[in-house]
Amino acid sequence: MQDAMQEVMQHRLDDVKAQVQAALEEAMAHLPPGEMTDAMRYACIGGKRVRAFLVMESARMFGIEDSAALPVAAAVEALHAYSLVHDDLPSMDNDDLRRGLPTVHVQWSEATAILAGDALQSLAFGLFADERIGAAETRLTLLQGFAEAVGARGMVWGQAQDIAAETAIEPLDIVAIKRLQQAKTGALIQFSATAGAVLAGQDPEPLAEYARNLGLAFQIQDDVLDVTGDEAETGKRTGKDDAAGKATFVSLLGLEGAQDKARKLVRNAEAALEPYGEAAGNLRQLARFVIERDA
Ligand code: GRG
Repeated sequence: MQDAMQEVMQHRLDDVKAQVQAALEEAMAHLPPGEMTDAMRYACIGGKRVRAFLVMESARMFGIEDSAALPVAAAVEALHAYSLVHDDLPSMDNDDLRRGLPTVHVQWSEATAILAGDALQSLAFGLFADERIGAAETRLTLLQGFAEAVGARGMVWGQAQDIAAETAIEPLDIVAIKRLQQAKTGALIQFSATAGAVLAGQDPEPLAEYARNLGLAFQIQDDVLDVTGDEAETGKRTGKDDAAGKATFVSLLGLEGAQDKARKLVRNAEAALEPYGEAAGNLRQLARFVIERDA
């Protein structure tokens, strides 16, 4: 039974991946040729597409057509791609590999990576103007939530805190690290999961509660994989945070403590979906996938 449900989710995830890739390609189809455009397209290849899946599935759950949710899903993935390109820069995380390929600044240059990231961000915001999403008021509500999630009180604030933590004398405590992660990765995940409710004009709170638990579980699992995953063994995952003496969930809670915490958060995420019954099957499976994933 569990396997069959996982198969259903995997099928939907593959479908979302294909739709989002096509939507991103369409959005970038008429850009001027050159390095920056090449870098934008390159940065949008691959990825688990967890955030797009959250948009598309939360929308489907309320009977919203894929065509209405798709520009939002593409916007979320374009924004996420920009954040990864900038996060990988030498002045930030200084990573050479992303999604199994050389990072944008390694493949081209730092200037191209900065500009491609900037342009992906603008492209993401522009996608909210797409009339297929629905009424102008709905698009504005989504746009406002998106700006809040990724800006100076959301993702960018979280990134700034993370960078500041590298030179702080005292490592962050568990409360501070949760707040940082909620902003840095949780806010966009929460925006994505609640998008369906906003599209349908429904109360987003149960999905927000699901996403808060899921986002934290996702981040904890990321820290766990830094020390246990196949990629940790082959050196593809650097576990840089821990190595730099920065607090991680594993350093604060221990490996088993972190794994227990992630499992508990996934149970909470599943409980938050109860109001939606069977319709939330794929979102429930996604929560399980977050702690079962190995990359
Ligand atoms: C540069 C303003 C700015 C923000 C960067 C999202 C972010 C903020 C940094 C990512 C740093 C990082 C590697 C965090 C660990 C967890 C995480 C969000 C990983 C990347 O997301 P996935 O696993 O990536 O969804 P894919 O490749 O599957 O899309």
